[in-house]
Parts: sequence; structure tokens; C-alpha cells
Amino acid sequence: MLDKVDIKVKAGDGGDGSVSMRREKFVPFGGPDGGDGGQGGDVIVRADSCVSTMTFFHNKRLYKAENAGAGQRQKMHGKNGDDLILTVPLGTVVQVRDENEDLVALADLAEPGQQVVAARGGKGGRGNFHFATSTNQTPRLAEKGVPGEEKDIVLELKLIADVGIIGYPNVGKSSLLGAATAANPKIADYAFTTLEPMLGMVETAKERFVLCEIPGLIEGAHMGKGLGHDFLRHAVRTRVLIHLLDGASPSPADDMIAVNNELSLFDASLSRKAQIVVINKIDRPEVKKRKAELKKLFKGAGINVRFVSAATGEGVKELMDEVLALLGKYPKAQKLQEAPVPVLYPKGREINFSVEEQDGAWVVHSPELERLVAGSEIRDPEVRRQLGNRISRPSIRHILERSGVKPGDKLRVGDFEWIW
Ligand SMILES: Nc1nc2c(ncn2[C@@H]2O[C@H](COP(=O)(O)OP(=O)(O)OP(=O)(O)O)[C@@H](O)[C@H]2O)c(=O)[nH]1
Ligand SMILES: [Mg+2]
Repeated sequence: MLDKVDIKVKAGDGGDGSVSMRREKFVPFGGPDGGDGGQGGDVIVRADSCVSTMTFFHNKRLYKAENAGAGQRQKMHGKNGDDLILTVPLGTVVQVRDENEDLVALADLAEPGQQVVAARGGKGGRGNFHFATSTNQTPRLAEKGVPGEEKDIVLELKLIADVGIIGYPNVGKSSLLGAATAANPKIADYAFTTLEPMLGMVETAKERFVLCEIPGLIEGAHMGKGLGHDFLRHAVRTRVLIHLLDGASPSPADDMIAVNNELSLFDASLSRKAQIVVINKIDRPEVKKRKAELKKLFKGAGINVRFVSAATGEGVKELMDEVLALLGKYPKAQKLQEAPVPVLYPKGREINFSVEEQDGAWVVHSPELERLVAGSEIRDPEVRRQLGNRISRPSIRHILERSGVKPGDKLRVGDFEWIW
């Protein structure tokens, strides 16, 4: 089962603003009418109950939302890029890799339709009509669109089962799942028959709950031995564990201790989960013979052990009723995060501004001015003059002068240089 994928997502770039002048008969000096660029599409991850696996993501690594169109004449807005929606199974945790390569949880998509923006589309650049002022009726400035975010994300499916069946290989976990639910897992007399978590729905007279076989628990599982700890992740969300033991094992008690040990080594919260300890294969004569002895042994450790036969069904219904009663004492699986962590993305109009001195010039850092430089034809002297005026606006002038910029100093914004 493919339940964890590493993919790259790229949101759509914002469209560039356009530079255009209105041309009409009888209007000698048509005003600026270059429209704004469209908004780039977002990449959205959405949980859908119709989807049960992530195999779809197996073949492709990069997922891109649509880029937006550039602004057009007559103040026409560029076309917005379409969002890209990635549908994932319920229980998918979306994580994003930060600049230190650490994974940060973005959202835990546990409910149908729940979604998170994994990469935000870029804002469109403004067209030249926004830059008309009383002194400049023919602006030839326009902004470049903001590039869409690009993120490395990890989608991890955490099954949302209410109850997990844990235990050594071959103890009869699949048999119990098959006896208690309509699931039809493979059952065989060798270890590691089950290679991935199997789910089934238990229908009692009162309620239903999801039962899950968690395979691959042997000593060293937390270090990757056997099927490794991959599947232990699935156990993290269950509310109650059925700890199944083989009554025919030399020492069921030692088996239980070993498995519990693995659980706590993997995740301490797992070892604190409510457990019902169950001895299987009671139909076998040698197990029946030990029943009283085993009961006493476990009682000595404060454990009220149950006996079932997954093969004949003996005790299975009673066990499920007991499990249901115990579930009532434990709340529904908690979400990892109260609410999806908002995605940080560059804000459009906010002037986030700084100046620093760098080899004889003042370098201005301002996403807004940088986009304007990138979106305009800066080789054109008229465009350069207009940009210079823009940078000399009182709000900016104030900051520059306070930072120590003097007349005659060289200023640089992106590829554009200007003498103050
Ligand atoms: N006699 C008897 N045999 C059982 C019982 N439950 C399971 N078995 C047998 O035990 C063997 C293992 O059963 P599975 O249900 O595949 O065990 P498992 O724990 O799922 O094993 P893995 O998936 O390999 O970890 C099979 O040969 C079953 O027929 C039972 O109640 N009585
Ligand atoms: Mg099995």
C-alpha cells in the first residue's frame, strides 16, 4: 500500500499587468487602459471519501496549477489561472517542507471536503492605468505578476480506524478481523501474511466502528525490522487496541510484553492507549487446557484477559460489545491541528520596504517596486523617468532620506538604477 508520497506542487504565476493607451477617434490623448494580470491558480489538497488510496500520486512528482493570463487593452483583466485540486483519502495529513527541510504539518484532512491550500497562486500585476497621476497622464509602468508558490509537500495517509488489532505475526489478527467484520483478509499459517493495514466495519446492534488489523509487529519493528514501523503510524489514531495473543504460543505473556515494548519505543502515546488483551485459538485443545492457568497468570498482572476463537467465532461477538463499551469512554480521534495552519504567502499591496548600502549604491528591497521594474520596459528613457518619479513619491522619499540617502547617491531596484 502506498500511503506516503513526496510531491512538488507549483501554484500558477500571476499574470503581468499590461501597458496600453486608449486609442479612439476624436480622443487626441487617450488615457492609459492596460489591464491587470489575472490571479494564478492555487494548488489545493482536498479530502474526498470516494478516494481510498494515493496511488494516483505514484507516477508523477510535479503538480502545477494554471498560470494566469496577462492584462489586456481596454482595462481587460487577464484570465485567472485554474486551481489544481488534488483529491486524497480522508485521514491524509498534509505536511510541507520548510527551508530547513523539516516537515511542518499544514493540515489534517479528516472530514470529507476538508481542504487546504498547499501553494498559493501569484497575484496579478497591475496594469498601467493604475499608475496615472495628475502629473503623469500617460504612465508606461506596469507590474510583473507574482510567481506562484512552489512547495515540497508530503501527503501521508493515517487510517482513521477506531480500534486497532495488534499482536505478533500469525496470532490470528486477520482471522479476527474476518470474523468480526465483512472484510475478507488473507489468512495463512505463516508470518507476515498481511502486508498492509486492513480495515473492516463492525456492526453491533447499537453502533458501528472501524476495526483495523495492524500488521508487522515484531521485536525491532520500531527500528524498521519486519514490516518496519511504517504501519505503526496507523495505530496512532485508534482509540482502543485489541492486543491479540496466540494461546498456543510458549509464553503469551512474554509476547504481549515484547509487542508493548515496541509500541512504546515507537510512540509513547501508543503504549498508553486502552488495550483489551485477548487470547486467541481457544478452540485448540492445548489452549483450552491452559485457559485457567493463563487467566490466573494475567490476573496476577492486573489484566482481565479474554478468550476467543477467531476460527469458530466463539467469544467474538461478546468481545466486540466490550470494545464498543470501551470506545464510549474514549473520545473520537483528535485532529492533529485544531485548524489548518494558514499558508503564508506574499501580500500584494503591502509596502514592505528596506534599504541597504551595497558597494557604493543604495539597494532598495520592495516587492512592489521590484515587480514594477520587472514589468516595465526599463530600457526606455521615458519609462525610466516615470519609475524615478515613482520612487521619489513622498512616502518613499521619507524612508530613503531617513535611511541616509543623499542627492547624487545611486539607488538600485532590481535591474533599475537611478541617481537620487
Ligand atoms: N485453531 C485456530 N487457528 C486460528 C485461529 N485464528 C487464526 N488461526 C490460524 O492461525 C494462522 C494465522 O492466522 P492469521 O489470521 O493469518 O494471523 P495474522 O495475525 O493475521 O498473521 P499475519 O498477518 O501474518 O501477521 C492461520 O493458519 C489461521 O488459520 C483460531 O481461532 N483457531
Ligand atoms: Mg494477517
